[in-house]
Amino acid sequence: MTTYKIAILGDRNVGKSTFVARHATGHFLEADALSVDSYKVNINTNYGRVCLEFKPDVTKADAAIFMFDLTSPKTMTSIKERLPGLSDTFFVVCGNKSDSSRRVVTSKVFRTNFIELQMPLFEISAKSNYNYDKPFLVILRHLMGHDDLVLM
Ligand SMILES: Nc1nc2c(ncn2[C@@H]2O[C@H](COP(=O)(O)OP(=O)(O)O)[C@@H](O)[C@H]2O)c(=O)[nH]1
Ligand SMILES: [Mg+2]
Repeated sequence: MTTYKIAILGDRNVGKSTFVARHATGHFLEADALSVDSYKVNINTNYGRVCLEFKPDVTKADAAIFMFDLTSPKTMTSIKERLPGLSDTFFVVCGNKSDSSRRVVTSKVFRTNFIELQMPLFEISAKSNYNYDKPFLVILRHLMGHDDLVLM
């Protein structure tokens, strides 16, 4: 089975571990339950089963997910500052916690901030599952070279 290394990057508390645990277990886990920073998840696609290995750093990653917290504008600024060094790595940007009533970063501000990247942008929620598999769909379509790949 092919394994792809995916870096998940972003400030503390934006929801990286929750997002990975959601994919690994299917459940929303509270932070206390999350100590794992390197995790493997198998995903079925119409082009076969693949393994995603999550890493906290971008060295030798096949693709990266930059995550920030839609309730915390400074976490968005923070990832923006880290992006320029990554010209060779395919990545997506995810604004997490779209479910939260404390959300302050609007869709328009999100798009405006990252528009020059021409990389996929997703609003997601690891809690409600909103768009939660879109990042992998786009990453696997890119890595496997199939525009009609779907997750199963
Ligand atoms: N409302 C809401 N809270 C979330 C979501 N994802 C994570 N959290 C909470 O945000 C906090 C930090 O999550 P964690 O996964 O530990 O963040 P990490 O430091 O980036 O790994 C925890 O209290 C989570 O329960 C989400 O989609 N919505
Ligand atoms: Mg974590």
